[in-house]
Amino acid sequence: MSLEQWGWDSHFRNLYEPFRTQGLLPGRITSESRHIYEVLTEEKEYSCRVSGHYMYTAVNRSDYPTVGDWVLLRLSDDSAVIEKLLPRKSAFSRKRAGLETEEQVIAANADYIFLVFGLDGGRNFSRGALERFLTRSWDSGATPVIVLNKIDLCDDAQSYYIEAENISSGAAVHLTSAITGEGLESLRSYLQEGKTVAFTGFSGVGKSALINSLAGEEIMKTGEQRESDLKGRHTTTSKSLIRLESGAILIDSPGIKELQLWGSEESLESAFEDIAQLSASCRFGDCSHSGEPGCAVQEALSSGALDHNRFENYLDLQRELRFLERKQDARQALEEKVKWKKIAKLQKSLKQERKTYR
Ligand SMILES: Nc1nc2c(ncn2[C@@H]2O[C@H](COP(=O)(O)OP(=O)(O)OP(=O)(O)O)[C@@H](O)[C@H]2O)c(=O)[nH]1
Ligand SMILES: [Mg+2]
Ligand SMILES: [Zn+2]
Repeated sequence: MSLEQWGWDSHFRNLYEPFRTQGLLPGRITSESRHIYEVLTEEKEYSCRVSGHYMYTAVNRSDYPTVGDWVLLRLSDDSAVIEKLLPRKSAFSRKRAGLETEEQVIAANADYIFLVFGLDGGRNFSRGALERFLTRSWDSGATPVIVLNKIDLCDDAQSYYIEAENISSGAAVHLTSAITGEGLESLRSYLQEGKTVAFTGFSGVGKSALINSLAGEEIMKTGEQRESDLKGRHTTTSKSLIRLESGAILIDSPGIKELQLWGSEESLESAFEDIAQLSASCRFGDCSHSGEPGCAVQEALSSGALDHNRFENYLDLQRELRFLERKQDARQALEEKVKWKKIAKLQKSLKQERKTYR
């Protein structure tokens, strides 16, 4: 398959030109998991990591490749490493407040960003959220498109449409249902040959379901509709890129959490890709990087490859995260206690009742 079919164009060809003679091969990242990237090239797909030199020169998290990126590979025998990231045409990212360097790129080189909301009540649509998503999209360099999904569950879709249009500042608004198929035709005008469309939004709003409906087959796993709180669990856990028959390229991504960006150890790990990558070479799997022998993190600190401040930052966030987790555990324990108290009370009153009937 030709790279053009995956979005390679004159823009990237020009960026690649100086490296052509260095034996580097261009490819596009289709998925990433635990620092292993799937990279599609002209002839085949490679699973690879970034090179040592790449790690050494990467400063921020956003310097690491993500789904949608074009990278340059160095091949040896049958394996490959990522040597270089080609500058992005667009980058949709989220930033942790006050931490400019911890920008996390959710989708790279998208032409359109579909901002998906669910009109199924709850917090799946709000003015504030739409505004924030829009700001990020205009910053990204891609064109935002607002998709108000699940209209089959909403009596009042038209008023949401008007509200969204009022704050859209020029972005198109579409009403859809991934289940009934209503409104999907209006999205097809964006699905052009060689164009990349990234889907983003909260968890459970129907990003993967929309992709499946547009593809006409079950490509992405979708979650269960939860009636009770309408919050949605994270069903899609990693980003991935697929190509439709129309020639359009779609990026699915895990739902963005509005609060508590640092929800898990995993998110901390992916925020500090470099430290996570180093940890993989520590002698002990559970190395705490505080003086164990064969610690790759300590080694990088003393050679200067890893910045001391950055490592301090990492430790701070890890402490903060553990604190949040403990707090959550404590709350769960309390809820459990209250529940059992209620049950005991109920049993007692049932016993009393039986006594009075006797
Ligand atoms: N009624 C109705 N249900 C929908 C619609 N779109 C999606 N759903 C359901 O909503 C649930 C969540 O959909 P997903 O596609 O998994 O949501 P997602 O945005 O990919 O969620 P994450 O992967 O967690 O970020 C699934 O049970 C879907 O079947 C819709 O238009 N109408
Ligand atoms: Mg999904
Ligand atoms: Zn270590």
